[in-house]
Amino acid sequence: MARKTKGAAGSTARIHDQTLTRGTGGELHQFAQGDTPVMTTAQGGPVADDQNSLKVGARGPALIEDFHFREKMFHFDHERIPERVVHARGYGAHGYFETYESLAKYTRADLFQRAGEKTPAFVRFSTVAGSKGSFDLARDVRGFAVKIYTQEGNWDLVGNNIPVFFIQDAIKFPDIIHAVKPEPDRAFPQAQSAHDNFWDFISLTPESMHMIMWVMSDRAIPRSFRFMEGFGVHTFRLLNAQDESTFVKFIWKPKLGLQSVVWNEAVKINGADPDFHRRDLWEAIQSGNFPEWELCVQLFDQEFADSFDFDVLDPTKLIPEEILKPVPIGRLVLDRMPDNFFAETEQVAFMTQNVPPGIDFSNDPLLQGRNFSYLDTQLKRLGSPNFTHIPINAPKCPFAHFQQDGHMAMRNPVGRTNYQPNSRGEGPRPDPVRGFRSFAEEIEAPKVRLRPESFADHYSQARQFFNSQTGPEQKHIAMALTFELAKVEDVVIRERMVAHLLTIDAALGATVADKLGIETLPKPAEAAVTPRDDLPASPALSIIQNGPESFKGRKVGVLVSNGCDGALLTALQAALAAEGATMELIAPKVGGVETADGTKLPAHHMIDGGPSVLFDAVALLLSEEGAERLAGEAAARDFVADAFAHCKFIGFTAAALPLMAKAGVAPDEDEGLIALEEGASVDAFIASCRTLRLWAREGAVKL
Ligand code: HDE
Repeated sequence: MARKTKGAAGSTARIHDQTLTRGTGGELHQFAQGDTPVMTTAQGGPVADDQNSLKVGARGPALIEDFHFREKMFHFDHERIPERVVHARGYGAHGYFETYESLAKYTRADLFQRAGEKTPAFVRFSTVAGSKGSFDLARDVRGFAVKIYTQEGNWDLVGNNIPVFFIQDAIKFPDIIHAVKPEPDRAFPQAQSAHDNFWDFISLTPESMHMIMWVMSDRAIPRSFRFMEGFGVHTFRLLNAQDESTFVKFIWKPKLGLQSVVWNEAVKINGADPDFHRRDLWEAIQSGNFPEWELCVQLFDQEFADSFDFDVLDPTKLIPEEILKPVPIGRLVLDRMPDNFFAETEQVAFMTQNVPPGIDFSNDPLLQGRNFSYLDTQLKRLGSPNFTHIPINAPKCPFAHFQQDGHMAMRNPVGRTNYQPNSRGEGPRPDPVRGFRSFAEEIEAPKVRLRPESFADHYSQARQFFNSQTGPEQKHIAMALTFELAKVEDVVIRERMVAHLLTIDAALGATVADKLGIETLPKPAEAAVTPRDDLPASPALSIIQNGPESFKGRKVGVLVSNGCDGALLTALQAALAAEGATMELIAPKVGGVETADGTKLPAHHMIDGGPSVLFDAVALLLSEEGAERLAGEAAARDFVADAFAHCKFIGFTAAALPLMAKAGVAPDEDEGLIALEEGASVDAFIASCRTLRLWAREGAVKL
């Protein structure tokens, strides 16, 4: 149905100019003026006036017989559906998955049989704790949920950007989510884990320590959805045509490399642009810079699983990539935004139990629990078992079953037979060869409520993660823990957490204790299994060691003023375009500036609305007069001072020096400050930007 409407009518009680015309044959034309469709009620009745309710006299009481008013208001009143109980704030995009080579040796899943085949996909990224209207740069896990519409039904790989989880058994999930969400009596804090309830639960749950290291690392404040990894977390099984099983872990690797922001930046981004991540994805896709990830698999057999130091069914553990190299098997490209956010991104229903024949579950107790929860929650959220009739959830392959009726049934069967077996030979029949078969694992054991011994080591991989980080990353973890625990009011909880940190890494624990002002160190937490010292560092776990090779996909914010050097600006723009990067102009007025050679350029932001936290690097292309004026403006001084404090590369023209001086930045302070003239200096600036940040500055700025 077309949605174009005519402009608003005036405020008087007259019927306005939307008129229906009859054609020569007497039929009603749904077009009043040109191609503009006539507005109708949901029942299809043409509407004469949409801006004035029916009243007794222009100033009199409203009439209940006004069915148009009642229908419009009724529908509006029911526009909201319950937000997701977790992962409420999300953003999705369409794309496709392309298979590299046939994986027939390992799986009979149809989508992995033919090299080069493309299968449509939809992805939704999300934060976990915040409500639908919260901000994008919360310190939080990011959901990375992928629906692939295969020829054998939808495959949902409902993953996160962190490869492990807080808990080992799904029965604890309601508790951890209650603990992290706003506290029930006061209803705050929103989208934050920095509060007593969360840390109380965590400090009493040693199995969460590995995940806590990840969540306190910069992984939890990604620069963009485009620059983060995705993980299926659990061990799954692949089954081939002979029903032989291979264990598998799924990993999405972003083609543009990993990148995060720093915490001080995240706090400011949330104020400057709460939609920072969704805007980034929108802009990238709308401008044709389609983000891409490779799907990699870690494949292993029972023998490897038995020899591995940890239980492969334990979702708080990972298999280091240096021990088992992830092999790329295909790529995911996101190339189209939804037409309608609600219809697609809000109504998409991901379910871990959606697996095609050839992919199967393991006994990971978290995965088993999820397989119940995801179906159950869709009924609450979408209101009917017919949520598979919604186009975003419907399979794109032929499907046939005898499920029928229910609220909002859109696809209704025809004919007499709605059961099987039937003697008419009508309707679909199961196919034991093509159909889904579970791996026939033999299990004989007592029914118990027990955690296996093999899940008992909670600290070794937490320590390994910390040891695998570069210096700046370790510092960020300590600072994040300090920030979070400083928000905890109960001193006992702070100390209990420090005890865990001391067990993970004595220096980390001592640093956090010192920053919190804890004078007497608590005893390190007792571990059921002595944490290991001998796990080698895994560079794959560090963001800084897995950054991009170029500045592609990144953005420079250029502060300009009237009289700035237009040729230099053009050179910078060309060099950035060649790199696959973009730039945006920030000016005293959003109307723009006039360069020294008289060219008028519109700005993207006014200085107040375009702080440097929105950019990966900045350039100050100012005239002397412009720099003098901006030096008197707090927003301009913050622009420079923040870029410096966040260890960004700063290109500048000599005329910009007065502004830099007022911002407390000396031009020769370090190699991250690059004087810009035409030519080579622009190249040098971009070459520096490829490394994203000058971490060596961090000690000086005390982030
Ligand atoms: Fe989820 N999770 N989860 N989760 N999860 C949901 O399903 C649940 C877990 C993940 O963009 C809910 O449709 C349980 C791990 C993502 O629509 C719900 C447990 C991982 C999304 C649910 C977990 C995830 C969800 C809420 C513990 C990473 C967003 C709305 C056993 C591997 C999907 C919904 C989207 C959403 C339950 C743990 C990822 C309630 C019970 C581990 C990305 O069903």
